[in-house]
Order: sequence, then structure tokens, then C-alpha cells
Amino acid sequence: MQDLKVVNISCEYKTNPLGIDVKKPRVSWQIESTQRGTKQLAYQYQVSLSETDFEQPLYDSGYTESEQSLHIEYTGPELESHKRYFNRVKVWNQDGLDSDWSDVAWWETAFLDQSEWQAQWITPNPSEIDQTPVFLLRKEVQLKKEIASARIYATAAGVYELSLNGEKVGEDLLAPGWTSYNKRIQYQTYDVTSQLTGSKNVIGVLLANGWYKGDLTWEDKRNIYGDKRGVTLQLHVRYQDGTEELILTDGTWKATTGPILYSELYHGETYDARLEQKGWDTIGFDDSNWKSTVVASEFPTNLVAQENNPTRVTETIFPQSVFITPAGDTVIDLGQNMVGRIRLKVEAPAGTKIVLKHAEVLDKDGNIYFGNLRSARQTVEYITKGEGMEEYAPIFTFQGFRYVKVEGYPLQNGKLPVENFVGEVIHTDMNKTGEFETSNPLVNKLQQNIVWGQRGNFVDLPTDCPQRDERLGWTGDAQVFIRTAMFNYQGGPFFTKWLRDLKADQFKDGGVPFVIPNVLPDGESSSTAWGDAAVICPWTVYLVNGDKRILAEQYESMKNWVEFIRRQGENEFLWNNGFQLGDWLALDAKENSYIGATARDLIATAFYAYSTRVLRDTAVVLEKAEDVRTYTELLGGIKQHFNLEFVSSTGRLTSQTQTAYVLSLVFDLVDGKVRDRAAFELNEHVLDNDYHLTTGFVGTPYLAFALSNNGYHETAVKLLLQDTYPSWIYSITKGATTIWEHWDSIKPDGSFWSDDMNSFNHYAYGAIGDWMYRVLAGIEMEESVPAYKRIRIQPRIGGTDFTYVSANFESMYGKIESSWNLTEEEVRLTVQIPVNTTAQVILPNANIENLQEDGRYINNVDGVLSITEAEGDVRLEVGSGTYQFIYPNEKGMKKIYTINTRLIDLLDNDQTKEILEKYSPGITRPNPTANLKVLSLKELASPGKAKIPHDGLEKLVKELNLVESVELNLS
Ligand code: RAM
Repeated sequence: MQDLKVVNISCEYKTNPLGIDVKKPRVSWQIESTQRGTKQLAYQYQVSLSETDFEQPLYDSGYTESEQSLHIEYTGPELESHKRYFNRVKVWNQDGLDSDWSDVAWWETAFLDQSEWQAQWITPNPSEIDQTPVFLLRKEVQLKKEIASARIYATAAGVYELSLNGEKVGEDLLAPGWTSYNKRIQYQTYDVTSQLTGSKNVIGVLLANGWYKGDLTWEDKRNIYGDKRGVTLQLHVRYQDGTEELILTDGTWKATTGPILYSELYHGETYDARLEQKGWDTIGFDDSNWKSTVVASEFPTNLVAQENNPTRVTETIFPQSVFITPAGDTVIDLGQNMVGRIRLKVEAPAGTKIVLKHAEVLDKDGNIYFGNLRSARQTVEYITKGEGMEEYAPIFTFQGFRYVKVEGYPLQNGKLPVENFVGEVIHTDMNKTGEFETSNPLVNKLQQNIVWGQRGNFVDLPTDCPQRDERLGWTGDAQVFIRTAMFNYQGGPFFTKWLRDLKADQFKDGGVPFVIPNVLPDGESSSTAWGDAAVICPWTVYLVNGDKRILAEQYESMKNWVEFIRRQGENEFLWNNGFQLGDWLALDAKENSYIGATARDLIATAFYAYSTRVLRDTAVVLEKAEDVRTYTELLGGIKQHFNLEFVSSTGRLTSQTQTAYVLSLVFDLVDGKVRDRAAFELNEHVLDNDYHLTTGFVGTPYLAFALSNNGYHETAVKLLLQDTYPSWIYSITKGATTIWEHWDSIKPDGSFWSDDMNSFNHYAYGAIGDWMYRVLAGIEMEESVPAYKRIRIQPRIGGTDFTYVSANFESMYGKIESSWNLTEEEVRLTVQIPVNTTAQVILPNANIENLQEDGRYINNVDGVLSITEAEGDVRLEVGSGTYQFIYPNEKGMKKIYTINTRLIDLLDNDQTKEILEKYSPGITRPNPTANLKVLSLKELASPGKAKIPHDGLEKLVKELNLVESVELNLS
């Protein structure tokens, strides 16, 4: 059996992409082998115009000695448009063993030069047609010969759906997606070979407003990109005899309006089934009373092939229940705050109007709550035609919701037949790459909520929220969440597209708009931590995927952003002027302010340093020596001035906030003793706050890293596990199924933060996911060798509540896993390392003598390249493969149980006092003035905090039934 196999060939991140316009496409592959320590020594890569014949390939790399298996750029003869290129790969391993040729994969080009686009933009004649409803357009097409293959290339000013002979084309929704339309618009490619007949055919188009001209922003702006909807389309038919025919949109197409009377992204859709035009997109339909279309020139001109993965229905959710609210509304509960639409079935007399109103939460009285939607109506109306069972789902809108208020639906035996409703989850259809699970169900729920927050807000672009009249591509939100996002899903195409829009919309002076695509009015204003998305996002895609091209493409944009900052204010090393959003929504904000207490110039200067560092590192990757020098110097200056301006000589920061300390640590702005002091102060700030955070959008993503990586990992874990307000788990105790915009979107008393700006589906605080994968599970990389070519598995085992943590991540090279399990007796760690990578595995509190892998002592294990002991850990260098490490837990790594508020509350009741008295005569409560809410046993037992003998504590905790068993680690 051949034990070396090339699998999963992708091109530009996609499997067999149809319709790309990349002139030098990049191909990546993965390698499988059961033999540990497998690497690619060499590859051979061939491209052919024939799927079966590679005898005379168009391009043949020949035997190429190289470990590179990601992003191999095609360097053969210039590609041509509208052609399918087949490719295959074989590899040799380090022993010279070769694989078979891989299965054949392909890519297909669309328009490599957009001047080849011939079709005109057409729009229904504005003087003849009502502009509100969704347009129907149709064209009969006579084909004369046997068809070999056929493609449709299409795009629209608006959002569109195609049909051919009465059947929907493809599965995409909300095409062409949202780009900065005045700069660039994507077209889609569809293989319609099997949908065409050799004689008469009809192309149908549904065309709605979408982002192009529909309502956008809280100011209800309309017609942002233009005041007419338009479509441009080319049907390319290749006949069996080798001839070709082109059908193009032109003024002969006909148009009308139909059943979709209204459709807006924010507001929903109104569908009157009585107005359906039966057979409108099939042959023989009489369109004589349809209106004309006209050719127009006002539409976008820069057409680019689809870059992002398409938006699709990715899951169907069945309702959990239906109930009547105290206010008397009939409400369906999907059990999950989701984004998408309801598909319903109904049988009712013609003209029955069913109204669905979508909302995310119930208020504290149990009534459905629409307040936070602001002006977004999220209302879908369906009017029946009365012809038996009818089925409907809105097409050109999406809702953020868990609850649906249903009106007008005919009841059956007095009840709503809930089985006639399903939720369809809609978002960019990315490949799932990550899974994360622990022994703590609340943390697992948090992980799920993070993933749902990502799904709901990755509807073609990274948005802040999916429900209110906003849904915009806020740069700051994207920047804080991107690394987490890239663990959960493959975000290469998604962020490539969005970053091209960022570059396109960047201001002339290098400033970066708050939202991308930019539709906000406020002139050319930029803010720290938002504009830095220009630098952080491409860098993250590069790190995770090894994608150098995105760095090259974005380099000018990255540099322009840093140079923009440099020009601000009088001191080139500080950013201390202009408008800043600051530590947005931090809890230390002044009354009635969204902006946290951390000085804005401190934040701005810290991010300035960070972006300069990343820019410098990018210059290193791109081998721009001059820039490496320039930005190394600039970084030095910023760091020096940061210290002069914001740090006392002994390490106190001018801003006494968690976020200030966090940034100074994670952006490496303080060194030596000052750094130690900063870490200490940060920890103290968290302790003073009873293990609660105060951070907003800026500090939160980095808070746990700042603690864990500077000696205070246990504090970080306590923050994660904190279940009282404010904390991640708090929202879960309040029933959250997604991440909220505010720590107190729902307050402890059940009331809402406000109607004003209160999203229950906002991924920013989900950025903790990054730390969960990288620190808790320990899936890390050496950044100097991106894409996890050089992995570091460094789990944090022990000293916390967890008995196991398990994570895996589908990297570009293949699956990486780190799963650990801790019992009193032993530690187990399962590690998976993909072929063509190596890993350093750090086993905490292990020693070489009794470390085993799958029953063998470690110095005799295949795949282990080196073994060292350092700082009480064992460090291994390993090659690819799956490993099961086991070692005795003899250094006393134990769980430290965190006693949560329940205990402290209990300490106040009489029964507890009795129990306490029984086990610990003369006990005193933990210092009441410190208002300690969460204590570990260690602290409860430490002097000054509480005087409870250890054995008393153990018994107490057992009696109170808070945990199954108690172990103490007081060392
Ligand atoms: C609101 C949202 C968004 C944030 C901006 C500054 O619109 O909270 O997430 O980035 O403000």
C-alpha cells in the first residue's frame, strides 16, 4: 500500500473554483501518511487542459525540491479566459519515497481581463415601472445545437437571483454580495450546462434593492450607490461541434413586477402569492404586457470575479416551542439566536395574510422585545393564493432572531402548527476549521455562542450586528475578532474580499473609515483600533494561512495607515489628537458615555506601536529592507515616547485601568522590572474588582493573554469562569446563545441596557476564543514560520478548574489537535501534527523518566526528534503523526476549585453558618468590606482572607454539594 498521498488540492482556498480571475492562481495541497515524521522533500505539479491526459501538460514543474505545499503560484503560459485548467500533484517524502499522482483538481477562469465583458447593464424602463417591488426580468433564448457546456456570468446593482427554464440557478443568496460598489463589484459564474435545452430556453432574473440602493444605516439612507437597479449578464454556450454562442443582456429583455411587493435587507419582505406570474421564467409565457428595459451606463464598471465564498443556507433549525406571551402574542422560539429566515408552509384561503415579526430576546416579563431593532422592521408578510399547501421563504432579506411573533396564521385546533415553520441559517459558506471543548459545560456553551456570533455576522462581510438598522462592516470589530474567526472557519476568501474593499475605500491621506464598505457620512475620520484593521487583518490571514500575497496586495494600504498616524499631532511618536472611539463600551466609562476610562492617547499610541511592529514584520516578509529599517526605528521611538508619556519610572501607568496595563503588556511596550510591575498591577486591578473585568472592545481581546503570558494564568481562567456580572459566563446565565454587544445587554435585574444600541449578536467579546484555542488548549505557532508549519503545543494543564480541554484546528497543512486530560494520577495529552510540519510539544510538570507515548518510554518513540527538560517541563520536538502522551501527575498538578458566589451567598445564611461552625469553630467570614465574590480555596484558606482550616473547608464544600470532590494545592 502506498503510504503517501496528496489530498485536498485547493486553488485560491477553494476546491475546484469556478470562475476565477486570478492570473497566477495559487494551489495548495495536503499530504497524508501513517508514517510519523513525514515531510515533503520535493513535489511535481502539472497543469493540463485535459482532465485525463497529462502527457503533454501545459505546465510541468518537474521534480522540484522544496517543502512548499501551500500557495504554489502557477507560472506556466499565460492563462486564457473561460477555460478549465486541470492539475495534479505528486510528492516525495524525506526518504525519497514518492506518492501516486493525486486525484485531478481544477480551476476555471472567467474574465481575466474585464474589457472582455460585453454585456450591457440594463434596467427596467424607469418611466414604465413601479420602483418599489422586486423586478422580474426575462429573456427567451433560442439555441440551435447540442450543448457541450454553458456558463452564466452575471452581476447586479442590487441583489439578484437567476432562474433558467423555471429552476433556480445555483444556491447562492444575496449575490453579488456587498463590495464598495463604486469601486468594484463581484460577478458570479454558474455552470448551467444541465439546465439548458438545445432549443428554446428562458433566463429569468429577480432583482431587489439590496445594499446597492436599499435602506442602509440608522439614518435610513437610500440609493447610496445609485438610484436604479440594474443587471448585466452573459450566457456562454459551447456547442458539441466546438462553436460558441454568447447571449447578452440588452434592451430586448422584458421586465415587470410580481409577487414580491417589497424587500429590504433590514425590514423584511412582503409577498403576495396572488400576484405570482405562473411560468414567467419558462417558455411559452406571454410577456406581451411586460415593460421594456433600457441600457444604462450609470452602473459599476469595475467587475471582478467572485472572491468570497457565496452566501447560502447552511443549516435548518426546527423550532423548540411555540407559546403565548403575557401580552397575548403567539411566539415561536427557535432556541437559538440565529441569522437567516423562516421558511413556512401554509394552507389557507386566498388572501390570508401571515405576518412574521422577528426579535432576538424576550423582555423580563416574557414579552417579545423589538426595541433594540431600532428602525429595522424585520417583518415578513405572506399573502396566500389559496391553492393548497403553499411554501414560502423570503429571498432578499435576512433577520437576526430567535423569536418570531406570528400573526394571521390559521390555527389548527386552536394551536399554531409549529411544524410548518423552520429557521434557515444564512451566512457566508466557509469551511469549518476549528472545534473546542472542555470539561466545563459553560465554557463549551461560550464556544458555541462565539461560533454563532461569527455565523450571524459573516453574511458576506464582517458586520457588527445582524438585526438592527446597522449591520455594517465596523473595522474595529473585525480586527478584534479575526484571529478567533480564523480558528473556527477558513476566512481566507472572506477577508481577502473585505480587505480589498478596505483598500478601495481608504481615504487619500491613509486614514481608514469606521466601516467597510464605507457608507457613513462623517467625512474622513479615523480612529485607533478601528483603522488598525488595515494592518492587523492582512497580517492575521498571513500568519494563519501563510498567504504572502495578501500582504503584498495590502502593503501600501498598511503603510499608508501607519504613515497617516505618524502625521497626526506634533510628536511623530505619539498619537494624541483627533477623535477616538477609545476602549469602546468599557465598564469604566463615565456615566452616559460609551468610551472607557483608559486615556485615548495611550490607546492610540499603543496601537500605533503595534501596527508599526506588524508593518515592520511585513516588510521583513516581503523583503523590503529599507522599510524594515524605517519602521524598526519608528517603533523604537514610539516605545520610548510611550514610556515617557504614560509610564512612571517604576511602572505605574498614567491610566489606572485594566485596558491600559493590558495594552502595555501585549504590545510589548514595557520591559524588565517595569513589565513585571505592569503585570502585577493588572492582576491587582482584576483582584480588586473581585475577578471581574472592566474592559471594552479594545482591552477585552487581549486581557486573558496579558495575564496568562505574564505569570497570572490562574487569574485569566477565573475571569473566564466568572459567572457574575460582568463576565462572559454571566450572559450564559441569562440565557445567551450568542455574544452580546454589552456586558450588560441584559442586566442582573433582567432589564435591558437600553434600546439605543444593544445587539444580542455581536462577536467582539467573542475574541476570547483566540485565547481558548491558543492558551487553554495550547495550539500555537512559531510566527516566523507562518501557517503552523512550525507548531507549538503548549497546553496549560492544572491549577484551574478544568479536567480536560480538547481542541482541533484544520490548518492549511491538515488537522492539528491538542487535547489534555487530568486526573489525580496522571496527565494525558493527545497531539496531532499534520504531514510536512513539525511541532514543539511542551508537557508541563513532566519528567523524562516516566513520560510515555502509547506505552513506550519517551526516549524510544518514533517521530520524537529531540527531548529536553527545562523549567520543570519536558520539551519534545516531534514530526507529523498522532501521539498519546501519558505521565504521572506526581508534581501535584491539581484542580483548584473555584468557589463561586453561591458559596459566598450561602455563607450569609443561617444553615451555612451552622455548617461552617460545625467544621470550623470560630470561623469568620471573608473580609466583608473587600466584597469578595469569588475566591479559590487557596485564597479562602490563606491568612487574612478567612480562617477556615483546610480539612474544614474540604468538608464544607462537600456538604454544600458544590463540587464532587475537593483537592487542595496550597503550594
Ligand atoms: C457601534 C457598534 C460597533 C462599534 C461602533 C463603534 O455601532 O457597537 O460594534 O464598532 O459602535
